Amino acid sequence: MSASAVKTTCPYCGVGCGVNLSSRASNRVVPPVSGDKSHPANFGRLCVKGSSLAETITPKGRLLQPMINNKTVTWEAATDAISAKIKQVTEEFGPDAFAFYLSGQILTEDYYVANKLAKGFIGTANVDTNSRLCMASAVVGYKRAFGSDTVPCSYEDLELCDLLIMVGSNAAWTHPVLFQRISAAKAKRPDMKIVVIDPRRTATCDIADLHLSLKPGTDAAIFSYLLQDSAHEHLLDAEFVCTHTEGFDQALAQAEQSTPTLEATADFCGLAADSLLQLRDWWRSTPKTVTFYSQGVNQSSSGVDKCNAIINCHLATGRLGKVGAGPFSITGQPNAMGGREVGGLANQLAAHMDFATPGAIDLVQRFWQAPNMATENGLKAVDMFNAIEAGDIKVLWIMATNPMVSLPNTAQVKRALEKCELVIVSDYKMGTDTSAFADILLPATGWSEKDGTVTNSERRLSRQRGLLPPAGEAKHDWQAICDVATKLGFGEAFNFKGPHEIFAEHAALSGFENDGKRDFDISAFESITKQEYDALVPVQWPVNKANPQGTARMFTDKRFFTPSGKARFVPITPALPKQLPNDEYPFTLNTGRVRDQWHTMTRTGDAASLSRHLAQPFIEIHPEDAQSQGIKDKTLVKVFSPYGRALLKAKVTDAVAKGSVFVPIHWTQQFSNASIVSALIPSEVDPLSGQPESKHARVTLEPFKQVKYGSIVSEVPLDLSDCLYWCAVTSDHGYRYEVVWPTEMPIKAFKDRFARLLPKTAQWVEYTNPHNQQIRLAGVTKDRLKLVVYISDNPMVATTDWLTSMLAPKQTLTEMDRMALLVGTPANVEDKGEIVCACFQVGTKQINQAVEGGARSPEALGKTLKCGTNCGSCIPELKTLIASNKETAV
Ligand SMILES: Nc1nc2c(c(=O)[nH]1)N[C@H]1C(S)=C(S)[C@@H](COP(=O)(O)OP(=O)(O)OC[C@H]3O[C@@H](n4cnc5c(=O)[nH]c(N)nc54)[C@H](O)[C@@H]3O)O[C@H]1N2
Ligand SMILES: Nc1nc2c(c(=O)[nH]1)N[C@H]1C(S)=C(S)[C@@H](COP(=O)(O)OP(=O)(O)OC[C@H]3O[C@@H](n4cnc5c(=O)[nH]c(N)nc54)[C@H](O)[C@@H]3O)O[C@H]1N2
Ligand code: SF4
Ligand SMILES: [Mo]
Repeated sequence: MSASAVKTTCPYCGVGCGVNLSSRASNRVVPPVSGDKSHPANFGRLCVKGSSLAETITPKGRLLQPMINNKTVTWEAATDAISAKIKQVTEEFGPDAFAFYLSGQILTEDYYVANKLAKGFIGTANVDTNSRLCMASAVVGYKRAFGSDTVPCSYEDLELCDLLIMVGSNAAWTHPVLFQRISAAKAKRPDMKIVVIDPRRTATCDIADLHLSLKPGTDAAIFSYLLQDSAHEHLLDAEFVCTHTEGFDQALAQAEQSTPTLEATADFCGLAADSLLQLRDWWRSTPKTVTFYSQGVNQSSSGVDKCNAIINCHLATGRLGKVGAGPFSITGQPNAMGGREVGGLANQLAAHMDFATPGAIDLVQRFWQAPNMATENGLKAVDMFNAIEAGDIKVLWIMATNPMVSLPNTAQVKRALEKCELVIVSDYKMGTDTSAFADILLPATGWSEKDGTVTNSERRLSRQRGLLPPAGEAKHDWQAICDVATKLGFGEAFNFKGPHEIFAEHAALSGFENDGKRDFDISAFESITKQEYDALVPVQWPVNKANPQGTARMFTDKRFFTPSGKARFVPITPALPKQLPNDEYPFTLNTGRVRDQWHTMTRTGDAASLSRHLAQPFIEIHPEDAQSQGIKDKTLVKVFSPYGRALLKAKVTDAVAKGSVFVPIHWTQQFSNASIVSALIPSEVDPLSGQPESKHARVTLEPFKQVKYGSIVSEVPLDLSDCLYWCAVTSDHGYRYEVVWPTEMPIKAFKDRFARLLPKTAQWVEYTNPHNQQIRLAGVTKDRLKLVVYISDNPMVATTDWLTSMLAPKQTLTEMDRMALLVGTPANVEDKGEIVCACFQVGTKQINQAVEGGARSPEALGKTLKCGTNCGSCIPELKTLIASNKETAV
């Protein structure tokens, strides 16, 4: 059997880790994938999502052929239909009747051709992307300050700084390999200080010296205060401020007015004065400071101002363009940066030029030889979907994003998609919440099949390399776009033989008439050959004649890309979220990510090992709020906002503050009937960036009374649409569901309902416990388990891994197994409890036992159980379990 191997880049987060991938002639990837030791982002490390990649490369659920109205068609027919409709609507209504809605998960080459087709050839700037929901505020923040969208820092600055302020980032779960690098640096230099600013206590707080649990949305005030304090304490880098910046006086005057004192600031932010004092003292005494910020900052109706409040502090103290210092916006998606570079946002043109950049439209037109240049900004995501609902946009091409789950106010998104005359969805999966609204579905190649480049959060270009052939008739996204472009009559400009030719053109445009005027310049690659492209090693842009080996740090020369060459201070007035709690909706809803799932679960949702950490959608509620609302841990809660509702399991915890609740973003209608958190989120956006305020909504909570909780394990998938609530949990064998039924349903009704699914030879074994109202039913044949249903008045913690393992094809049923099925606990099989370490599948019960046995540190636990010794993502949770064990021991 012949094997082949490539070095590629992880398709998940913006850390951009290098991955070694190998395959056999059977066209399957050989697990496990490993970290690439030579890649400067991760030096061989991977997190649990990265190390589980092989499990997610599965033919299951792949979209294999183009479809029109759910009927399989040829690519020829699909691209004919698309180009004909684009022609018709653009001729009749103008180019803006067409729009692309793209994604930070397509490759730079895909992005480049989409942007070129729309902005240069069809003639519309209606090219927006899910990056609007992600880093649009960070982009505008940088541009206001630096005149360019430039991330100044490198990952090593996170290790070399003396003070790291992490704002609105749960990097322990969302950028785990960076978090490991930071943890290792701190272990080596315990004097390095880490501050986490987040209303929630997260796994990231595990390494923090200080956690500021601020009132949601109040971050700008902290930095406004630090600015005025720096000025009064003579911490300013006066030479830098005078010579290389402008607007300082106005920014300072505003800061003095907005945040006159420490006490006033602490009060605004809901912080204890001494915790803010601690941050201030460290800020005062630590020149090597990095502020690392993410969605807790960006996803806000004043997100851009928050970014500039942070950058102002770094400019004032000259803490940027230096080793171990800078305002570092971390990007989420693997290629959000690549999208920014090609100009794949509605308010960008191309190659870090805007429509407003003098001469840019003409420059790009000449470079592209474009017949129909767009001349002004297009519509940003939320406005775009409003325009679709209004009927102004008539053809929408969605690529690699799932707006029915990720855009705010999903009820509006649904109305827009229903109204749109032609919705094209390019995805590599068959059934997504968005593809349900597609008129035309285009099958895309996925990671391990695709070839191209991505840029990570530190401006580092890396190759994603394909290894497997395309599944079915899947095509690369860039190819699909070029096919349509050709049918629209633009064949000559889209006649690329491979991604290397697209990359070379993109590189040439970045250097075209640039002469140092624009930050983004990779002109060193303008003549790259296929061989060179295939051998490309990770490198940080700019990569040009002046910097042939790339550039680790920007602004070391103190020259900025504004007309004056000076960086700009921006006066900031701290603002609160738009929709604050009120009598009707008394809770603040915060949203975000969990450790082992990626976005809308179209990939991580396929891996059983990734589903065990947090199996069901949940809502974190403070114990006092739970009590006042009559909500018990693990029970089902109805959550209402003015925009929609969701059903979620309560997780009662003091990690959230009183008055706040937290819900993860991942669960879709493919996994649960009513758990999409974006259904609750308003379409409030930042006026400058258009980024939605996805972290702040208002909601009300209601317990679900008079229900029965069920756990089901089945050999075949089940239709559970008659349940009040259902959630599917991916397992290695068969299908697992958690459900909720109305109390009135009698046991006979259950049996009748499920008996229909069983073969004639099957029989029911059952057990009813009259004391606790538990019912246990198992449908078995002579030697096989077909179905198990456990029902109880209270939420159960069933040993479900064991139950699903009973469905394994080779399993035969002994008498003891049948007994065990009814008792609900396995005979002779260890019950691990909830899985904490996904790499080695180690659960809470095992960990607690080991802690009681004397393993009082993550290292000791690692020695006994191996947990935490591979990717390390579970170490914060191990520490929590150790701590809670100590507490109970006391
Ligand atoms: N496991 C996993 N990792 C991922 C992803 C994933 O889906 N799963 N997605 C990737 C993507 S695209 C992105 S954008 C990144 C996002 O990475 P992060 O931004 O780290 O992730 P989030 O969980 O969205 O939000 C971070 C934190 O912001 C906090 N927050 C909420 N409101 C406020 C506030 O007002 N102020 C402050 N200071 N904090 C606040 C939340 O409590 C939360 O802990 O993650 C990337 N990595
Ligand atoms: N409430 C709330 N909402 C949020 C957020 C939040 O924190 N809170 N975060 C926001 C952020 S930061 C982000 S980035 C978004 C993410 O939200 P989405 O972009 O909607 O989520 P994904 O699941 O990543 O969607 C990617 C889709 O593309 C498909 N796909 C993967 N690779 C390819 C490919 O190469 N080609 C094609 N054609 N398809 C592919 C996948 O199967 C999947 O269907 O959610 C945003 N929405
Ligand atoms: S940290 Fe994890 S998800 Fe992010 S790129 Fe690295 S391996 Fe992939
Ligand atoms: Mo994101």
